[in-house]
Amino acid sequence: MGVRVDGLDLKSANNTVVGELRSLLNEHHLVCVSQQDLHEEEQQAFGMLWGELLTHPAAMKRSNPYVQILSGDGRAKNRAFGSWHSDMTWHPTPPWITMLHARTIPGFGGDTGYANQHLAWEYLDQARKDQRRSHRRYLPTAEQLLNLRANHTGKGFGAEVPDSIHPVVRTHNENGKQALYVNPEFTTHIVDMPEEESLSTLFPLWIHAITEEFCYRHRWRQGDIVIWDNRSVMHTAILDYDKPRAMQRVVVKGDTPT
Ligand SMILES: O=C(O)CCC(=O)C(=O)O
Ligand SMILES: [Fe+2]
Repeated sequence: MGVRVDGLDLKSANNTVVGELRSLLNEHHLVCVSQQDLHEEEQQAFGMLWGELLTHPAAMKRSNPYVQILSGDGRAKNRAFGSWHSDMTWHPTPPWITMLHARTIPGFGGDTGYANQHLAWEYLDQARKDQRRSHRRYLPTAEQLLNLRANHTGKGFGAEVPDSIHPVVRTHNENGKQALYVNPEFTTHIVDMPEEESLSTLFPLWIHAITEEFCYRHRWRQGDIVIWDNRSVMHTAILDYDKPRAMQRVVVKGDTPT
C-alpha cells in the first residue's frame, strides 16, 4: 500500500495528471505527492478535478466549508483520542477520496496510520484459524459477514448530522475488490442483529482490521499531499506530538457503497 510521486506541481495539474494519479491510487490505495505548496483555493481547485467536493460538519462555520483545517498543538489539555476510521461513513455517499496537505508538522510524531481493508477481508478466514492468538477465534467468518449491513453515525458532529446504513463488506467500484467497511469511530451496530451479538462481531473485526501487516504509517514531510481511497483503507491520526500541527483537507464525494 502506498506510492510516492516526486517532481509534480499540482498547481498546474490537469485531467491527464489526475488520470495517472487515479490509476496509481487504484493499485496502491494511497498516493503521496511531495513538496507541494497549495493554498486553500488551490487545493480546492485540485480536488474539483477529481469530482464533486463534500463539506464537513466540523467546517461549516468556516468561510469555505469545502476546505477543512485540522490543527492542534498536541498539548494534553486539548487532546482528543484518535480512532481508526474511513472518512464520513455516516454520510449516504461517503467521500471516495480524502486529500490531506501537510502545512505545519511537529518536529516529532503526528504520523497518520493506514490499514488496507482489502487485505483485512482477504485474510479474515486465515486469521480466524490462527489459534496462536486466542482472540482470533472470536472472528466471524467471511461468509457470515456477506450481506450484513451496519449503521454509521455522524451525531458526534451534531444532532443534525445523518446516520447511514452501509454494507459491512463493500465492493470497490473501480478495481472490483472487496473490503471490510466498518470502523470503531462511526459504526454503531450491525442492523437486524441483537446488540450483544453485534458488538461481539464488530470488536474482534476491528482488532483484525488493523493488523500490523495490513498497515502503512505515513511520516509527514511539510508539503506532502496524501490522497487516499476511503473505499480501500481506514486511517487514524496518531496523537503523540506536542508541537503545532496543521493539515488542510478536501474530500471528494463518492458513490453509494455497495
Ligand atoms: O490528521 C490526520 O493525521 C488524519 C486526520 C483524519 O482523520 C482525516 O484527515 O480524515
Ligand atoms: Fe479521517
